[in-house]
Amino acid sequence: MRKEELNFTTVEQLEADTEKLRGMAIDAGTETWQERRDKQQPQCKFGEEGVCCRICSMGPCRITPKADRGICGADAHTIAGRHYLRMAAAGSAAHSDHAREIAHALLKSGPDSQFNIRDEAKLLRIAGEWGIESEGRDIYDVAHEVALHGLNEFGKPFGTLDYVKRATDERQKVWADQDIAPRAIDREVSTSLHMTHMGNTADAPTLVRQSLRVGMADGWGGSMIGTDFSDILFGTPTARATEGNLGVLEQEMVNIVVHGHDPAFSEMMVLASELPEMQERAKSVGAKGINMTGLCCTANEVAMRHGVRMVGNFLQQENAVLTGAVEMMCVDVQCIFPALGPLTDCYHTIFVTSSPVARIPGSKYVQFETETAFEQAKLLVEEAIDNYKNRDQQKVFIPEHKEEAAVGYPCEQIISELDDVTNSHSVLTVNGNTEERGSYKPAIDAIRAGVLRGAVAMVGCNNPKVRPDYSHIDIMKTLMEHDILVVTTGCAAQAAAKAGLMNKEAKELCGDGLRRVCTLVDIPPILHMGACVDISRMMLLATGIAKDWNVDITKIPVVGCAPEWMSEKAVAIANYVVATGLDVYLGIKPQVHGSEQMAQLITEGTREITGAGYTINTDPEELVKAIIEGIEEKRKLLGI
Ligand code: SF4
Ligand code: MSK
Repeated sequence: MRKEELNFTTVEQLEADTEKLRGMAIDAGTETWQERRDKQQPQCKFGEEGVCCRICSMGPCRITPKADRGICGADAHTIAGRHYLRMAAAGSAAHSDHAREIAHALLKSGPDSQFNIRDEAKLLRIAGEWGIESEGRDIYDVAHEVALHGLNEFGKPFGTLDYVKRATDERQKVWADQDIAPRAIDREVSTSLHMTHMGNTADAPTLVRQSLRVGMADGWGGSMIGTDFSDILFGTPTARATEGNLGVLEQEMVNIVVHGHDPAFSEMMVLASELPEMQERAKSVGAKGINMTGLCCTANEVAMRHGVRMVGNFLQQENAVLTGAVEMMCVDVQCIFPALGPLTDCYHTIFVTSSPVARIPGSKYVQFETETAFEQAKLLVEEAIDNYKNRDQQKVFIPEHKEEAAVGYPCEQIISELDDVTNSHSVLTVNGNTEERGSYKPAIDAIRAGVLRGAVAMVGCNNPKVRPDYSHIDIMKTLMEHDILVVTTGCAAQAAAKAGLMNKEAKELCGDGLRRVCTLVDIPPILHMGACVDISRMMLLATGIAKDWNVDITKIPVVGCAPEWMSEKAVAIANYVVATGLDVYLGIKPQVHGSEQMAQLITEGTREITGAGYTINTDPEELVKAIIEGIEEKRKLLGI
């Protein structure tokens, strides 16, 4: 297909659909994030700049021209630094607690359990990495020991996290020399909260250093365990076809949306919906079948493993309900709007919460239990089917836009695709699972030759502070034109899917070099690596490239970018990406700019510690320019 013939959904079309749905919300007597955002204007400047402190009851204290210190004497740098560290700690806690749940599911796995081993090769590889004997043992005995070892990483009293050993020697040395190698996951979170308690650390550089460390407890700890254990239990993702955007909802089917992050619950929902008896039941109520769909990072999890279609990203969660065509929305943890409670009251949608970590008023609470998960899922699917008759056709509007997307490119799949082209390595498959092998050398050769200029890890959320999805899509398109490969996760990935950029035909939007690579390897120019916990995969990808290239990771032309980030998890992520030695380009300002020292520390100060730092620019055109310049500068330093 020629470039002119491509007719992918534009941001303007996405916005028009959102506007129409928003109008329907107002007609129905309810509201959406846009109304709430408007009512919040002007937003508090003290909060925006990170100079409001309320960590003790002498406060709140605000730094103003007439008050340069809080009651205890904390200045702007202390207050902004403590707030920043607390955000990183909360983000690390969120990802890691998610991982803990998956570790418990692995501990309960068994041949007759609700959870089975789907990637035995990966389990055995991790067992070997952790010195766990597997020869001649029952696979579930090995799984349970691996699970226990993983759980021990949360609270072990001595040493640093085992996954740190996966990093390059150079990185391990930096972390040891700088004393930022992460110890037990919970310890780093706990220490961060302790350091920021009233009367403790007031020194901004120390707070930033701990932010790096607690971030790494996530990226090289919790998230990495979450990703690995999910692959063991639910299968390491492989390339598959799906579709993205609200148009994946079906007029004549029972629509169920799974939303959140933890794949344990959503996997059961997907499997339950596929049962023939459920499909029959759906037909018995006049529907053509069940349409299981995903939203936010849960969508990424189930799309990569089952091809489940993706309704949309973070700021589309209300839109899905507003279509009037969703019989049930089941959520697990993180990024769930409390607004879904009152909103679903105005529609027939049954809003189900499932985790004690995310109880939300206005929802039906079904506490997910690993022992009975599948039975619970079956009951929920039945309830969704029975709710089909309550759909009010007057309220139904499903926007037509949707795009095809090729998803599911974890490190193993990327290596497999490269191998298939260069034929330099044999394909190894164990029990139907792809075994990691080969190297990134073909990709490195393409970067060296300049066919590819470099790679960008595009991650993160949506944020109403910028035009939603526009920054993601605009930056990705510019990178594609400049022969820069993009790997993506989270809501950035769904923005790409909605705009057709994960369609293999999108190679026509690329520069000559990237188009040639996409054609040869048969991949889309934007590679989907999963959910936000899967940014740990990106750390291993960059590490693998640095190892195969035999250069310091700070030197490779690979960077991270989060143009629309909003969550505390993003602060943890940005910290571990910088700690890993990769520059991070942010399109939303961290809330520290009331302190010049903090602003300097996160952009330049960390470069002294890890060799990387943030570049912040809220203008996407300027931000992408900075990314391209940063990549070209790295190439120059490498002499390529
Ligand atoms: Fe105010 Fe200090 Fe208490 Fe913060 S810790 S609220 S700056 S007195
Ligand atoms: S869901 S953390 S809005 S990426 Fe992972 Fe999207 Fe950000 Fe949540």
